[in-house]
Amino acid sequence: MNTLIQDCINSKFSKTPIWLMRQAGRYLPEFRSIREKNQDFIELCLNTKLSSEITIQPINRFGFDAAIIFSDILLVPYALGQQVNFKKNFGPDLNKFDLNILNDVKKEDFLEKLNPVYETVKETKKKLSISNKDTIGFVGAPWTLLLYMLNRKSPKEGNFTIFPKDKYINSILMKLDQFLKIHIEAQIRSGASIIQIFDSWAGLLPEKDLDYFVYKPIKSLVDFIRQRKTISICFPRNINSYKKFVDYVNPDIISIDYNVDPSIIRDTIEIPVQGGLDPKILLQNKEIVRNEVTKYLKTFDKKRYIFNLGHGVLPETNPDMIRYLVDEVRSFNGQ
Ligand code: 1CP
Repeated sequence: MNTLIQDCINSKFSKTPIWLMRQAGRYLPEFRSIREKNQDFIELCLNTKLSSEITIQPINRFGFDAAIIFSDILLVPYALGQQVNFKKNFGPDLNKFDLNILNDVKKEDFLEKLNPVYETVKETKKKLSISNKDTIGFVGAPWTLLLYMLNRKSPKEGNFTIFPKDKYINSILMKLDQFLKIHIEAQIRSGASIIQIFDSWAGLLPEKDLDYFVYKPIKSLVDFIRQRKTISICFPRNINSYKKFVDYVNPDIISIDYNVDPSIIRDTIEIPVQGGLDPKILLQNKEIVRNEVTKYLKTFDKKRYIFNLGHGVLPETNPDMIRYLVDEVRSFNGQ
């Protein structure tokens, strides 16, 4: 039997599928209670028992149509030999990047370090097996990873520089392409039915650099995923033209942010669309939530649409509002 997302892609409309970016995370008290006892975030991601439990928490509570694996995009730099720490009220803090270390990484060692993630995919798949839901694996896109690896912290305060397209940068991008494919393949083999590619910082680049840093590297991953008969979702957050991205990269599903007008997306893009709702809306009252949810559902009515947000669920979100959101999306379809 197909999942709702597969049906949606094949234009078999029954219900609008719904899942949320960062659905497994800090807004859930059941996550926070595990997190308090596990101070090392990377270690928590590599604890299969706890990670698979966290992955399933939002499914048990809200009945989402897909589970995204509890892990992080920065586990790849970690497995490539760069130390990563998550500091309270600061975010990720990475050690100095060293190309010589990266060049020495062996496939077997990389796979061994990340093996608990693949076990989490298997465990999640097992837990979902009777419920016919998708298991979503993911990677950070090469540009977003390159930025964290060289900037060594979040670029969100604007403190970063765009790199030259020289031999040095090119060799890092080539290595990322190679190891991201290894990571994608292992997640698919372990049971991931969808791979989402997060290019969270694509919007920081000027138009002229998108081809080199965003379109080409992501297309290489999307083609690889397609060859393995697996669904790809791309989230090139805040880029100016989703149309240009889709025309070049051609993923199965495009995930949009909240700054873009959804009716323009609907009128210019043919492939299935995911997301859009501003996560800050979920901090408002129910009437505002209902109006915004209805706006997205009506805009994409009779189109292939997967309900999601325009970025991750905020930690301060009340879980009752997520319950309300899910009920609203379900009832729009008449169930
Ligand atoms: O308790 C904590 O402090 C940890 C918070 C946390 C969580 C719950 C981080 C740290 N990562 C995650 C899980 C996570 N991250 C998931 C799986 C759970 C789910 O989605 O339900 C996923 C898919 C990610 C992906 C991720 N990590 C992205 C891409 C999506 C996005 O938000 O744009 C990025 C950029 C990261 C890096 C990251 N991980 C964590 C932090 C604080 C950051 C930095 C964000 C920044 O630079 O502002």
